[in-house]
Amino acid sequence: MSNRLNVAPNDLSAFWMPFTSNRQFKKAPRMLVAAKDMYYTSSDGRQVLDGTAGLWCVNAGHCRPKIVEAIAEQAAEMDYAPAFQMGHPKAFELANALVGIAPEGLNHVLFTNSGSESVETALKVALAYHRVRGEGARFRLIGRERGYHGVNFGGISVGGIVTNRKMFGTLLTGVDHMPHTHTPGQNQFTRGERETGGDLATELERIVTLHDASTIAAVIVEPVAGSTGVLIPPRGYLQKLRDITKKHGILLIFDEVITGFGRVGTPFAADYFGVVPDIMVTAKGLTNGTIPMGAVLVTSEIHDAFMQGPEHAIEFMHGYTYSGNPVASAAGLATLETYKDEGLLTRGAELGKYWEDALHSLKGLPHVIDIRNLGLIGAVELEPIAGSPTKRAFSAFIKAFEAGILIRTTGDIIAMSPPLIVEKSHIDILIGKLAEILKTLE
Ligand code: PXG
Ligand code: PLP
Repeated sequence: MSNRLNVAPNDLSAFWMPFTSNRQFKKAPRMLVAAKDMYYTSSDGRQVLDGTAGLWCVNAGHCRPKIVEAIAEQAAEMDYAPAFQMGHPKAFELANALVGIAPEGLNHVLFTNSGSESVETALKVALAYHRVRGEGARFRLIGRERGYHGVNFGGISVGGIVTNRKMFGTLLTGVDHMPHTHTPGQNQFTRGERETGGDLATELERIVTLHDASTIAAVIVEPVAGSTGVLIPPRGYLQKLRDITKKHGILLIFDEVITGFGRVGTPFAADYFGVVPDIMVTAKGLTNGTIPMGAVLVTSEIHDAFMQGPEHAIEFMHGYTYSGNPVASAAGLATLETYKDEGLLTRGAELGKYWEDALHSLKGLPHVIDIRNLGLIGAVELEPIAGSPTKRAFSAFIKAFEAGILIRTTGDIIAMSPPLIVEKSHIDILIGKLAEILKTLE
């Protein structure tokens, strides 16, 4: 503990960092060495206000005592138990607790270790579900442009980010994509949901007609697209997707890796929009970012379809060494308790208006071409520098870190999602400093 500050590793080359400009980073590293509640401590000893909940995952704030203790106790009591054909109590307790806060009807849980694995698991459940029911011809998966579903093969196949896909060959076959819902020129500076554009969901009807419903297994969307810059769905859009999928016997998968666990002011975005999917994908906030873990929730209808054949037979040929890992389960239980004790799963609704007003106060500052928000998510889109996309926003990110606030950028969009314990005073600091930075950008 004692010599953690001001000591940076002297050789940074071995670690090939994820989604990072490695050469640039290693010339001028930005290191975090400690964290508590709303703040990180940087390796040069500065306090940095966390405007992003880590990477959208530390919803209860950093190093919360209940979670820290639960992890330490479980690691000492039983570190690991085999995940296949054996059990341990906390995984079952956590599954029950999750079902307890999930939208009505999502009653069974498969555990994973990340959002990417949750996505793969959900897609495999969907394909296998149709097959065990004798509808194995339903092999197609429908995603959406600008969708992010992690980095594994299924996820990049249904995902809609060209740069994440183009290097990797044929991906999954039998995938199609709906158009995204962002229509610049029509919806700039909308507060929350916008009133027009819900009809974009009828694009799904077009795709269903093209391929025939009998070949389509599932549609996967993020209720609010996070990674590609906080794209809020038009009013009525998700309900339309629900209606169309139901009509054609297609499963609807909500990827709530970012939107889950209170981010939009309700436990899940499904609650906010009043639309219940057949499968819900989660990760991140499940353990407050402490121990890698994801969870996929499915309806009884899906679960029960697999529970046939001889009892000694494994019903679903899928699982990870660390599915329901004891330490992760303990972290998950303590996280859900912390959310409950502090009312964090609905705090975004209480603070949402203040957050919205603060964010939209940035309208009119140089280069700001759009501002979007929902619950405690916000995005500020900047006009790209001609010929150098991403440069302007990245420079805002660097300046923000130097000024003591952590923001996140994707393309030329600044995305923010503070821990749900954020106070109005933190919002004032975050937006106040960001305003100053925006005034200084090239
Ligand atoms: N689905 C969604 C909707 C996500 O946002 C994943 C799946 C994959 O989760 P894992 O745990 O495998 O990373 C995500 C992850 C960002 C950012 O700042 C977003 C994510 C991860 C890292 C950074 O946009 N989302
Ligand atoms: N590769 C090999 C050689 C393995 O033995 C295993 C698991 O036993 C895996 C990959 C998958 O690892 P995990 O279960 O952690 O996803």
